[in-house]
Amino acid sequence: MKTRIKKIYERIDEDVDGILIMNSTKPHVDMTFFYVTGLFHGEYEGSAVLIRPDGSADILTSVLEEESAHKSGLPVTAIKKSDEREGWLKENLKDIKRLGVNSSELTYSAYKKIKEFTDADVVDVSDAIAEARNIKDDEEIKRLSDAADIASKVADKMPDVIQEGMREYEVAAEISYRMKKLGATGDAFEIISSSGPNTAEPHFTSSDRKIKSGDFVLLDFGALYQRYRSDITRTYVIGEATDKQKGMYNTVLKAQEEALKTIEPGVNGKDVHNAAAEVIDSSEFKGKFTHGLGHSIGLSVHDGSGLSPNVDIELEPGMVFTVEPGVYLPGYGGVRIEDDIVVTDDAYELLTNARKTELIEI
Ligand SMILES: [Mn+2]
Repeated sequence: MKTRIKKIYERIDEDVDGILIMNSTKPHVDMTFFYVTGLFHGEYEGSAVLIRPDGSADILTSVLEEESAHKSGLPVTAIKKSDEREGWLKENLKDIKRLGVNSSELTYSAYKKIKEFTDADVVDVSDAIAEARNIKDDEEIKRLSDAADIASKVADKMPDVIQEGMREYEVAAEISYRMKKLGATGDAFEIISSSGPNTAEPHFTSSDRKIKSGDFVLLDFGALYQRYRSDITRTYVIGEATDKQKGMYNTVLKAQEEALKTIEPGVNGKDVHNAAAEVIDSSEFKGKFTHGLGHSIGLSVHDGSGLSPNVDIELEPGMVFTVEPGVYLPGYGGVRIEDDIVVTDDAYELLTNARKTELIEI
């Protein structure tokens, strides 16, 4: 993982002679720990990794994770008691003059611990970490693509599984079960399984509502696979679709197609968003696309960047984003279509590939 460590240092302007990634208890475990160690088994609560400009690294962990940590091929110190942790910090930080930390993930209590054991200037290198993590290497793209395959297979299966009368949470459970049967270690995030008017709330999650004829059913989920995540959304209709429902679906589909056409290195993420927004805003659903078009995805489901009017980012090969336009009519329902893409040298490649070319009637 030397290359990844160097990739972070290349993006730091000032002199930093060590970066300490320090985990607290879940959910305050910094995914950067897994980025620089390449590990994917284990929890690593309370663990730390010190990375240096030459690409070397040292892991501090508990005996619970000692075996797993050795798979990284890096030097590992496994401790039984917390005072041994303090000894490790003292010893490893003693020659460091400027120490980098990841302010977007480091808890304040971990920060105080660091300050206690070093006289080094502590500097925030979170931007460099986010930028490095934003450009995925081949191994990461492989894992993202496998995570996307699992989600796509389940998405294609769901129209056969959903039935009138099922509750939203039952559908969510089916999705989760099916992804795990295909090798996922978990859900990439809390599944959104909404129906009827609930589909108008973009981040609804799920309820005990029973699915009825005439409903939209919106499923937004992803697989967690070897620490990497996918994120897909498909919207179906129960029974025969009305013209209005078809109109919403086709507008969103068109918005996604137009956005995808703009993706290539050098393009600003805002313009990708705008391409989708223009389609929706020139339709009868003007103003009903209420969120950003997409977010970067990787070890975290929101991996630090996005395709949005608020984010200024120039696309580069290896960046992975969701592309997820939607139209939401409060009290009525919503449609969203989401796929994951990787930016390539000349355009993009789709990672998810579930059916979507017309509104599926269940
Ligand atoms: Mn998403």
